[in-house]
Formats: sequence, structure tokens, C-alpha cells
Amino acid sequence: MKREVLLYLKNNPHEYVSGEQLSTLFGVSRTAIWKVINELKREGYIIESSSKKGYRLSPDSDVLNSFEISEELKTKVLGRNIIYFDQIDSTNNYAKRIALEGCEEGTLIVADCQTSGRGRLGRDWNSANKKGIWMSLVLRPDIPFEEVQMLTLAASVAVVQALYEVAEIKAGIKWPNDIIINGKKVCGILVEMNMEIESINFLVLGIGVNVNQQKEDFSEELSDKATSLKMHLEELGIQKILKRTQLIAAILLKFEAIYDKVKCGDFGYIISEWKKHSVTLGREVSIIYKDRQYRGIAQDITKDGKLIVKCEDGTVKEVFSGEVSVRGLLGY
Ligand code: BTX
Repeated sequence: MKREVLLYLKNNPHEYVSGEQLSTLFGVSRTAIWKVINELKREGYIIESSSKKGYRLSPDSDVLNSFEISEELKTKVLGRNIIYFDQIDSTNNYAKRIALEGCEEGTLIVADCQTSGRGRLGRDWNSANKKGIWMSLVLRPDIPFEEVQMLTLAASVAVVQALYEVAEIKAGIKWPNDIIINGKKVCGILVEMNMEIESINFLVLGIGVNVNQQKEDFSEELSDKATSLKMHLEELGIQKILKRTQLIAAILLKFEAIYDKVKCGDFGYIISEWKKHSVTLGREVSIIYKDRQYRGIAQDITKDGKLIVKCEDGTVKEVFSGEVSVRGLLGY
């Protein structure tokens, strides 16, 4: 009955509905309705209550769960199976576990909070409770190993497009996997792979987006280099409630269209969109690989997504994301 009450409140967003009306409608006592309302509030729904008028669901509620996500989703395959956690170590870890057990393509793992969110090369990813999108998709594309890099690029393009569509936010892509706003990281992408000898068994695409953090939500170390969508909008003087479910749905829809292209080996659109939003090309970069470091200018990307760097000694290197850390020398 909880879902029915919720749907009723959602479908009547402008009116207060009295406890009596709800109890008649659903054939239960007013106490039962009161309990349901309290449960919904505990789940994070903002329900305005007035003893005279009744209950009204605030459109500002930013609740993450499978039901809310599927209400927003317009995809065909991605996110059709959703597994939600209020807290988990890492959605990528969980996705890898269930992928090994054979879960279906497009399964989405999403959490309000990660206790051991991971970035690349063993780095941590700060995943504060209810402040961002921490999600992973299980993908089973029939593509050669060399094309996996395209998925990171494809996901970056999808995130940038979705941020613009939902909130008119113009973000840039720093090769290989960061989404940047005004020189600060707002989103990171982590693609992990499981391979057989010849072919890819599955991929896990992890996406972390900072949505509602304030400056004080980031550690001192991060506060100089991280931002959130909310912080960015506030800097622009825009007060906008960002709903994580809406952003997730937009990212998945954009990604699904681009992912279909990756599966067909059609990379032209991805490369051109990636270049349009790149904050790396034409900039001086520092490539750190094991104990070596090169400097050079990021000139272009190859048609399978490697970064082409003209080094200071005149040599040209093609850099594959798994091996390096790239730092813009003059900020982003
Ligand atoms: P990365 O290795 O490029 O970035 C990690 C670095 O980014 C950290 O060392 C730190 O300096 C900085 N950082 C950490 N947390 C944040 C944050 N919230 N915002 C901005 N900067 C931060 C990027 O790796 C890939 C991140 C993927 C995260 C997703 S969340 C869902 C999925 N599950 C999981 O464990 N990881 C992925």
C-alpha cells in the first residue's frame, strides 16, 4: 500500500490530501495511513503535513531507490534491472560479483553511500551519503579488448550531455575519465573488465557524480579540486533542486544511445562529441607512467580513444588510459 499512497500523492502534487480521504481511498485506518506517511518520510520523502489540510508531497524530494529510478527511466535495456543499496562498500565491487554470477546486461547497481568507493589505480573515491550518484552498470558488449577505452569516452560524453540537458550545466572532459567544471572534478568514471583468453566476459562501468555537496562536505585535500553540481549552480546564482533520479535517467538514456554505437564499432560521433567537450586537447600535459614522467602537448585522440601526445623531445606517443595519470599543467 505504501507505493499506492506514494503514487497518489505524486499524482496530486498541488493539493493537500487528508488522512481521512486516503484511508477511505485505500480502505485502511487513519493510523495505518499515518504509519505509511511516517515510513515514507523516513525514506527521505518530504511530505508537508498540516493537521487541518492533510498531506502533500514536496516536489523537492530527492529520494533514491529502485522505484524512483524506474519511474524516470526511458531506456530500453540499461537499468531495467536495478539493485539499490542505502550503503555499500563499492557499487563496482558488487557489480563485479553479480556479473560473475551471470546477471543480465544493463543491470544497474546504485547506492546512496559508498564506504570504500574506488577511483583508478587504487585511489579512493569520496561517496558521501545522499550527496551524489554512485552507480555501476554491468555491460556485456561483444567488442575487442582494444575498443574498451571507447566506453570511458562514451560514458564521459553521455554524462556531459546529460548535465547540459537536465541543468544546462556546461562541463568539460579531461582525458581519460574526469568530468570537470571550472577546473574542478565533478564526476569520475571507472571502467573495469573481466576477460577470457579471447574475449571480454563483462565490463563494469562505474560513474560517480557529485550532486549536492557543499564545500564543507569535501575534505581539505579535495576542496581545491572537487566541486558539485549544486555548488556550481550556486556560484552562478541559480537555485535549482537537482534530483539524482532525473540525472541518472538522463545519463543512462544518453549512454544507451552511444553504447549502441560502440557495439557496432561506429565511433565517429563519440570522437567528435568528445573533442567538442575536451579540456585536454591542445593543453600541456604530464604523463606519469610507473616511475617515468613525460611532458608534452595533447594533440588529438586516435580513432580508438588513445591520447596522442607530442612530447618535449619531439617524439609522439599514443597513451592508453590504463597505464597513465595525466595532469594538466596549467590547471584544466
Ligand atoms: P580517479 O582515480 O581519476 O580519481 C580519484 C581521485 O579523485 C582521488 O585520488 C581524489 O584526489 C579525487 N576524488 C576522490 N573523490 C572525489 C570526489 N567525490 N569528487 C572529486 N574528486 C574526488 C575516478 O578515479 C573514478 C571514480 C569512479 C567512482 C565510481 S562511484 C561508483 C563506482 N563505484 C566505485 O567504487 N567507483 C565508481
